[in-house]
Amino acid sequence: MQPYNSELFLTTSEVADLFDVHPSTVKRWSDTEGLEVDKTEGGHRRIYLRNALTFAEERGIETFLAPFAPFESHVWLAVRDAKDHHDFKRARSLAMGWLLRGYPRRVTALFHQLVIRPELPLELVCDRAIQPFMAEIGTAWREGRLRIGEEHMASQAVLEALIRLSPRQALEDPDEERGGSTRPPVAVVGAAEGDQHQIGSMCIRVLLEREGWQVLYPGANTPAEEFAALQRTRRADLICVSVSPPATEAHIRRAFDVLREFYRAGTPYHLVFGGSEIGEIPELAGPSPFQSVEVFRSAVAFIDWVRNHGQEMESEAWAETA
Ligand code: B12
Repeated sequence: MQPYNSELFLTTSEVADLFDVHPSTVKRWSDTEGLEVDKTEGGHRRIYLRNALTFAEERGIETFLAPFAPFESHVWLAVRDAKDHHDFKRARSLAMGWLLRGYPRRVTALFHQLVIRPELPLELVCDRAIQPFMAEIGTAWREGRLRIGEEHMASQAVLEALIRLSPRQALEDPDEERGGSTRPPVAVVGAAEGDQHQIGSMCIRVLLEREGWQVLYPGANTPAEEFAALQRTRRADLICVSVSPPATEAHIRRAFDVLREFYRAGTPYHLVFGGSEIGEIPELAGPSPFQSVEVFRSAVAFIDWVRNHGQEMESEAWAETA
């Protein structure tokens, strides 16, 4: 095994995952069909990634790595680190390299690979891959290592990876309009007025959709009055307002005041503010008409709260239409 990168020797089950077949099929292929294997000292099979990919190519077996040629091994290691150790450093530096060389589609495809994997919680990918990657982009731009066009391409690449996740069942439920008895919980998600940053709220949108929510998504720069109007139209159970710098706590206070003014007890909802830089805002903890007011600095903390309270909101949604 000496002349090879030892990190690129795959176990039978890793190859099975890559080929989307049962491990026993991989064993059979290595015994009788010419899939080249090495053996460890303990007698376990190890398959060099390049040999596995050549075998796949010859047999017409599709793998998620093929479109990344000639960077299959880089992508394999990045995805393996993410899956096995929740370590996204390799993925982020690969994405940055591609962006700087003018390959934004690869960036989208890589992030897409991270966000679709069932073994990788999406909220973790948002907090540990997307958020830090975009922060690195921001720093590189500020230091003049990245042009503004490249920063925009990075934003677009990440947004595209996320939007591809939006599930088909997220189409509005016709049963709801007919007054049917099944109504999924509904949320309005966007960024505060004056805030042009869209990726944080897009993370929240796709996370909620994955949890079975219907999401109204006005996106960036949404006035608080609009959040209120959208909430009322669909009797939404939740409003999520994303706030990034240079928007400040003053923006949150203003949105809070406007939403409080527009609040109607007949269409109750929970109010959530989110963003990694939001500080303490004591006023939000005081008495208010909302079912609750929460502030989250991460997607992980938010989704934890949704899972703990989601059931409650779902039954409230059902009770309303029953
Ligand atoms: C991309 C970007 C832009 C893009 C946005 C494109 C788009 N379509 O979104 C554009 C070019 C439009 C832009 C504009 C500006 N930007 Co800008 N931008 C960024 C950058 C690089 C990335 C932001 C991002 O997408 N992050 C990725 C997401 C996933 O992270 P996030 O928003 O934090 O979201 C996570 C959590 O916060 C949380 N979360 C977020 N929202 C919510 C909501 C809820 C409900 C919950 C529960 C959780 C939650 O979950 C997410 C997942 O972890 C940041 C750098 C940085 N350090 O963040 C600068 C940055 C935020 N921008 C900055 C600046 C200065 C600006 C401009 C003023 C530049 C200018 N001179 O015009 C304008 C401001 C426009 C405005 N009024 O808003 C500064 C702010 C500095 C400061 N303290 O004031 C930063 C920090 C860059 C820097 N290093 O200087 N920007």
